[in-house]
Amino acid sequence: MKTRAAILWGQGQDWSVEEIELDPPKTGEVLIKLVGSGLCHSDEHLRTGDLTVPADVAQALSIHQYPVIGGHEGAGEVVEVGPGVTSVKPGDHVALSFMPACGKCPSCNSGRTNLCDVGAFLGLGMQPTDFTARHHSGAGQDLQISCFLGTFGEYTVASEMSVIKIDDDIPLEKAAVVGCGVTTGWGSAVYAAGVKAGDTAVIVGTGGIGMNAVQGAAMMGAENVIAVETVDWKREKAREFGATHTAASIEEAVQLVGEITRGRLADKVVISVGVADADLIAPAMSMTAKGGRVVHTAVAPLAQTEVKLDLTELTFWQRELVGTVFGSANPRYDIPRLLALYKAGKLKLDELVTNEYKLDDINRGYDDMYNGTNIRGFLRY
Ligand code: CXF
Ligand code: ZN
Repeated sequence: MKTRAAILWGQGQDWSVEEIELDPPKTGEVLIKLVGSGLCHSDEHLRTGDLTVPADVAQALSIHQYPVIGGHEGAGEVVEVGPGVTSVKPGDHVALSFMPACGKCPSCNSGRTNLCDVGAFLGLGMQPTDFTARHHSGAGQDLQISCFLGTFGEYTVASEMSVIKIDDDIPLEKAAVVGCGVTTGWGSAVYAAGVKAGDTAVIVGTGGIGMNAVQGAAMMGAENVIAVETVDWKREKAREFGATHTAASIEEAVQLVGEITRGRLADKVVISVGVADADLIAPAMSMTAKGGRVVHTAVAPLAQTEVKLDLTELTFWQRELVGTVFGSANPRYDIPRLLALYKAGKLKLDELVTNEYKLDDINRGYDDMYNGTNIRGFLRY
C-alpha cells in the first residue's frame, strides 16, 4: 500500500515527508494504522549522527545507516495480521513498545525483558522477524525504521514482539507516549533507582523522560523530589508532576540537597537529560548519600564518553552508578499497568504532551524541542 512517512536521508538533513510503499505484514508481523507519534529526542540523535550503528557493524551486516523512517512512540489500530500472530487481531487497539519482548530469550525469561536479546538489534533498522524491510521509498529503495517501528508515518508494519494490546477506552494518543518516554522515565525512578517511601530523589532534566521520573518518584512516596532543569517553565511544570523542590543547575541542586537533608544527601539521583553529559556524573555522585544510587538514562552520545570517578565514592561510600534502558521495565506488564494508572487518575499523561503537529510539520516539532518549548511534542495523523 501507499502511505506517507518522515524519512531521514542522511546525517544532518531535515526530516523529509514523502509517499512510501509499505508491504503487507509477513509471518509474526502486524499492520497498524497509527493515530500519531511522540517526538522523542532519540530520533533526533539519529539525525545528528549521535546515535548510529558503528560503521564496522553496519558493514558486517550489510546495512546502511540511512535512509531511515524515524519514530518509536506510537499507538493505533490493527488493520491486518500476518501468519502466526496470536496476541492481536484486526480492530484491536495497540501501543507499540520501542523495546520488543520476544519472550523466548534468557533476558525475557529471567525477568529482565528490557534487555530482550532481540532488542539488542533494534538499531539495525529492519524487521526483527527476518531482518528485511517492509518499508520502501517511492523509488523502491529499502527504508530502515527506528526501533523496529518507524512510527513517523500513518501506517506501519511491526513485529508482534513490539505490539501490546490495550483497552479500547484508552485514548490512543496517550498510549503512544507510554511506548518510550513515560515508561522509561517512570521505570528509571521506580525500578532502576528503586525510589522508596521517605526517600530524597533528585531528577536531573525534566523533558519527556525526566518528567515521568519525577512522577514515578512522587508515586513511590519520596519525601523530597528535587527537579533540576535549566528551562524555567519546565522547572515549574515539574511541581505539577510531584516535584517538591526545584534547582536551575546541578550545582544549585548539590547545595539544595545538602540543605534539605541536613547533610545526609539524596538516596537516589536519576540523570535523564536529552543529551548525555559526562560532567553531570561527578556532582550527581557527590550529592548521593552513603549506599545511594545514581541512575543514567541518556542514550546519546555515549561512545567514547569518558567519565572520571573517584573510586572512594563506590567503595567507602558504597554509592552505585548504574545505567538503565527502557527504565528496566517490562513492556507487556508495565505498558497496560501505566495506562490503568492513567485511567485511575494516578498518572499524568494529559499534561505531558505540550504541542501537537501535523506530520508535515515534524521539523518544526523538533525545533520546538530544542527551543525548550515542549515536554513532549506529538505528531497527530
Ligand atoms: C532509545 C534507546 C537507544 C536506541 C534507540 C532508542 N530509546 C528511546 O528513546
Ligand atoms: Zn524514545
